Amino acid sequence: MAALTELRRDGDVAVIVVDNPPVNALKHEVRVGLRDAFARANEDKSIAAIVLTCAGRTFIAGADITEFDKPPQSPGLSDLNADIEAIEKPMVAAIVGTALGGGLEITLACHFRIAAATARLGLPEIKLGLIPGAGGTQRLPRLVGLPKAMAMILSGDPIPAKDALALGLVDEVFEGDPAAAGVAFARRALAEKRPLKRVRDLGSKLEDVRAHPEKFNEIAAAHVKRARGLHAPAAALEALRWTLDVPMGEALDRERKAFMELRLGDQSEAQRHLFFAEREAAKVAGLSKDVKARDIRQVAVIGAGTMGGGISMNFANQGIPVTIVEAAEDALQRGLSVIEKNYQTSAARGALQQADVAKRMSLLKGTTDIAKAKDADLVIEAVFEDMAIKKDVFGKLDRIARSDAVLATNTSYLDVNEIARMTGRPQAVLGMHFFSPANVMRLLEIVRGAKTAPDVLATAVAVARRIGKVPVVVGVCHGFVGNRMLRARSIEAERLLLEGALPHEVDGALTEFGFPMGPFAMGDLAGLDVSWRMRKAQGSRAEIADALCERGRFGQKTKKGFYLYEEGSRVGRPDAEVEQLIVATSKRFGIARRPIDRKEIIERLIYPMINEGARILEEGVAQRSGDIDVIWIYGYGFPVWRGGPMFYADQTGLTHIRDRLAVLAKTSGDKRHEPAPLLSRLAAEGSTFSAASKKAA
Ligand code: T1G
Repeated sequence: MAALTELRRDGDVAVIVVDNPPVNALKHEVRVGLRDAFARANEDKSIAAIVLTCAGRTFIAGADITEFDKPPQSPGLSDLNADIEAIEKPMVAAIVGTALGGGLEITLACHFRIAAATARLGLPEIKLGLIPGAGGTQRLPRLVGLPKAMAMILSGDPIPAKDALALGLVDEVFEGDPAAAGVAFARRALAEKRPLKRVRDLGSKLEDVRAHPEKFNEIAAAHVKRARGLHAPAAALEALRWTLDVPMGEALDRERKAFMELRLGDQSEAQRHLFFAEREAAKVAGLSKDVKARDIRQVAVIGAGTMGGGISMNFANQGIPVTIVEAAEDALQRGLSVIEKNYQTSAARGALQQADVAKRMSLLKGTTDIAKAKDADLVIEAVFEDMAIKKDVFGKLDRIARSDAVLATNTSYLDVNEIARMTGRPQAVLGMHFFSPANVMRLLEIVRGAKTAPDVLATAVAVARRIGKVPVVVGVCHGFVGNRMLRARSIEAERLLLEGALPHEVDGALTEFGFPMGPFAMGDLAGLDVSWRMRKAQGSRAEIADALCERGRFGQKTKKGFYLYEEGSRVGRPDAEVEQLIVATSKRFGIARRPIDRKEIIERLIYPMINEGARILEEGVAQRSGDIDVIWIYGYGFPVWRGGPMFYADQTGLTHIRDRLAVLAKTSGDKRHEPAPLLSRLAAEGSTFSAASKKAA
């Protein structure tokens, strides 16, 4: 087997190359190879300088995350960093692609860092429920200052090479081959006798906060607010605070200890699960890698409403021209002005330049003539959620759209096959279900129709990635994966109200569990009339919610829903009128109200979702339990540190969930709560959803 590290000579400069595709992760073998290469290069008197770089498309993208479920093996990255810092020859890290996590940390132990213009550098550990564990929290602030280090470590987002140069994180930005650039830089450092400063010995960038420690709290305060329920952000802040007054050696040991505690914790396990589940979700069973996605150069969006506008922005943001078709001129102008307003809001926040706003708006062409969609490679229908209207649109699109166009519907629950049958080309039709606000929410539920062609599916997955979405491919059923499970939760939420709970108690339990908001606040935000219309179309009823709608209480848009909303406020407060309605409805149905505690509320909201998730897996509507987790985290605000509903079920134990559901089925008389066969089987076998999904793959 090819060595994963290699030591080459370029005259008196040693070039150490890591070659561990696809992302040069620092797996144990690589670390062993690096330790050996550093020792040989250091001991060899004929070597005057050392360059560390990588083969392939990226520099080291961090520790090997797959090793985190196993006991640590020596040497660790901290050992390698200590080796590097003991070397008294210029050590130059030459970065291409991404230097992330441990990949950036190893460069921080080097004397010099140079980066390709396209390179990105960051410490994304926080996204895995971790903190940098090999010196990142101590060395990065010494190079870029505490405020910037805090922003990089607490966001986990990488920065481009040009910003890294401006910050002093890298010493040079180069073009071309990294090894050659590294050797050239090393030679200049030797010729100019540049002092070999170790980052750990630097302190000038810390002086200001060391002199005014209160500044640390001010900077930290902004970050703490966003850390709801997460352990890692607080641990990262504490570690960063050690830069003020804890000796380096001691601080590195503490950082390592804090890192190991998080690594062994449930939250990081859940977030690591999500890391891999997100990448698995883009792999579609039966769709071979050779299926080529179609080239999408221009798009048409039918409907300039909230969804149509948000969807169009995704494409304009990537420089793709969009024709927006609306039935009436005033609705079109309204839609375009909402888009402009959204862009202006981003510009006001400094996230966009005015030139960007103008460029993006120039890519959006509005029309009331659907024939203008004839040149589009991809047409996305985002009209009112009504089957007849959607069928009419697809009938028209079938007549005017290019023969090789992909025709997508943004329906959030209607039958994609029925819509496809309105065309003579069902193979070109699929669902692309965006989530509101569509220009912000990262999830794209791609609904594969019975006749959807492989390259049409591959095109939708590729488009999703191109516009920065997380694609998950699902099958056709009512509500697909996300909304079907949401319905199970909504039904139970309404029951909890009838049996004794109040809206703020149910919402309080779910926000404590980690959701950004509960079912009733969410209903008020989305508009209670949306699901009311759907229930009426289906002939089903939600006693409380329907009664509120019959009173014209549609939520925030009418300042009244389950809650009351003051002018300009999005925070609802309990309303005695609603509570009276709930109590009266219980009485009308002869239900004796009782106190319901948070544990029961959570079980009754989450377990029926899990049960529906099991049915969805049985029916093959979702390929893997991880796909369901990705959908709920990126589309419905399921707390990332719980890993998603199916991962949470595995953590909680399927036997317990099966038994609680069986009790619920008996007490409620609702057959839907009877444990799904897959859940019962896995519980009986002592297995898990993720193990079953791996086995099925
Ligand atoms: N470990 C193991 N596998 C990894 C990996 C990693 N660090 N990074 C990527 N992969 C796999 C991934 O699962 C996929 O596998 C393939 O590589 C391609 O990835 C001590 C503790 C680098 C920006 O968090 O952000 O260092 O699906 O599809 O879109 O303080 O991968 O093909 O089988 O994502 O081009 C910190 C994680 C680790 C960076 C490339 N590092 N990686 O994106 O490809 S913790 C990270 C990424 C750490 C230290 C701590 C991205 C990428 P498969 P991909 P991509």
